[in-house]
Amino acid sequence: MTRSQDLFTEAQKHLVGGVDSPVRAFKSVGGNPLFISRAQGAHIYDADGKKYIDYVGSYGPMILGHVHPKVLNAVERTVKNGFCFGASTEGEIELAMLVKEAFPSIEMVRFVNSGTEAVMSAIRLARAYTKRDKIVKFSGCYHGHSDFLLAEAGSGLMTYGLPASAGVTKNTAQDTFIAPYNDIQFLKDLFEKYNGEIAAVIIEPVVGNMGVVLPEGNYLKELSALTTSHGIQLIFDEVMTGFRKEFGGVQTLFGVTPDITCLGKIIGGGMPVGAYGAKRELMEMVAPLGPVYQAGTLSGNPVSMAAGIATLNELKEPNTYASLNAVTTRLAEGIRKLATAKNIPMQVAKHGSMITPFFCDGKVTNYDLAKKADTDRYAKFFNLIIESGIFAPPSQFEAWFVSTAHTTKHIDETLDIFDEVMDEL
Ligand code: KE4
Repeated sequence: MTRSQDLFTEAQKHLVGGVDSPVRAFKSVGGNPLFISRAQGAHIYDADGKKYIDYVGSYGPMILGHVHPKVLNAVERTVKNGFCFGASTEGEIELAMLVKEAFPSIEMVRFVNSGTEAVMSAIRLARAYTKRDKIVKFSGCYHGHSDFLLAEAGSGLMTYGLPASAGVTKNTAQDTFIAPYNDIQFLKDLFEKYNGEIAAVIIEPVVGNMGVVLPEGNYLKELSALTTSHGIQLIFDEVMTGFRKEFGGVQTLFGVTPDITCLGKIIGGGMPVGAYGAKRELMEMVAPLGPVYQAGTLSGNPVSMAAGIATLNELKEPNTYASLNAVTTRLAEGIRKLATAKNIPMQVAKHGSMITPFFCDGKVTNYDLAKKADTDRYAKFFNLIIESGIFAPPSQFEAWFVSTAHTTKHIDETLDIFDEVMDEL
C-alpha cells in the first residue's frame, strides 16, 4: 500500500469520494488518486515522495510552476501583515489595474473567490442589464457549478435545457439553451426563434473543458456581431484562457470584444480567486452602486491579490510567453510525431501552453467529436505515464498545462517516456 492509498482510504471516511473536487478522484481513468505532499517548479511529489513532471498545474493557475520565488516572497510578505480584514486593501487596486491593462474591454472589476462565483455574478448582471431571463451555453463548455449552468441539451435541438445535475430544478434549467460549439447557423436560428428573450451567451472562447477545442475561422467575430445585433450580452469565460497564451486573453488575441469577461486561476497565482469585469455602465449596476447584489467575505483578500500581482508582473517579463509557448509546441509536435510513427490515431489540440492529446482521428471542433475520442485508450495512457513519473489530467476531456518552469529537458524526458509507453497502447 502506498501512502496515497492509505490517505485515500482515510479520506473517504470524511470527504465525499475522498476529494474536494470530483476530477481528483480519478474516476474516469481508474487507479488510486495521488495525494500530493509538496511541489517545486515543474514537479510535484506525492505522499510517498515520488516525483512527477506536472502537466495538471492545478488546472491552470500554476503557469509559473510551483512555489515561484517571486510569488512565494509576495505571499510571505503579505500574510505577515494579516490574512484578511473585511475591508479594502491596496492590493485589490493594483491587481485590478493589471487586469484592466491586459483586457481593454474591462473598465471596472469585481474580485470574487472562484470562477464559479465570477460566472454566476456575470450572468446575474447580464440578466439585470437586459431585463431578460434566458441564457445560452455550449455543449462541452464548463463554467463552474452554478445551477443554471448545470444544464444539458433537451431531446430536440433548440429546446430548453434539462438539469445536468441532481438538485437543479427543471424551471432553472429551462432558462438555459444549449448550443453546439462552432455552429453559427444554430445560433442565428435560435436567436430568431427566441428574439428578445435571451439575456446572455456565455462561451469559453477557446474551450478547455471538453479538452482543448479552438474556434473555427471567424466564429468568434460572427458570434459577437450576432449577439450585438440581438441586444444579447456576450460573456467570455476566460477563467482558464485569461493570461494563458499572452498577457491578455482570447479576446485580445482574436480581436473580439465581449460585453463581460470572467477570470480566475492565473490571476490568483494558486490562491483562491475569481473576477468579472465589463464597461463602467454595466458594472455600476452591481452593489453597492446598483441593484445587482453580489458579495463575499474573502473577496479581494490580500493574500490572493499578492499572489496574483506577483504572477502577472512576472508574466509581463519580456519573452515569457514566447518561450512558454515554444516549449509547449515542442511537446505537442513531439507527441504528434510519436503517434504518427506508431500509427496511433491522435489529435493534439493546442492553445498557447494548454494542450489536449485526443485519442481519435480527425480534428475535434465540438463536443460530439470530442466524445468520439477513445477514453479507454486515454485511461491506459494516463496510468502508464503516471507510473513513469508524469502527472497528467485524469480525464480525456481536460487540458494539460505547461508552465514557465518546464524546460526542453523536461519535455524531452516526457517524450522519451511517451515513446516507451505508446508502444503498449
Ligand atoms: P472554479 O469555480 O473551479 O474556480 O472555476 C470554474 C470554472 C469556470 N470556467 C472555466 C472555463 C473553468 O475551466 C472552470 C474550472 N475548471 C476546472 C477544470 N476543468 C477546475 C478543476 C476542477 O473542477 O477541479
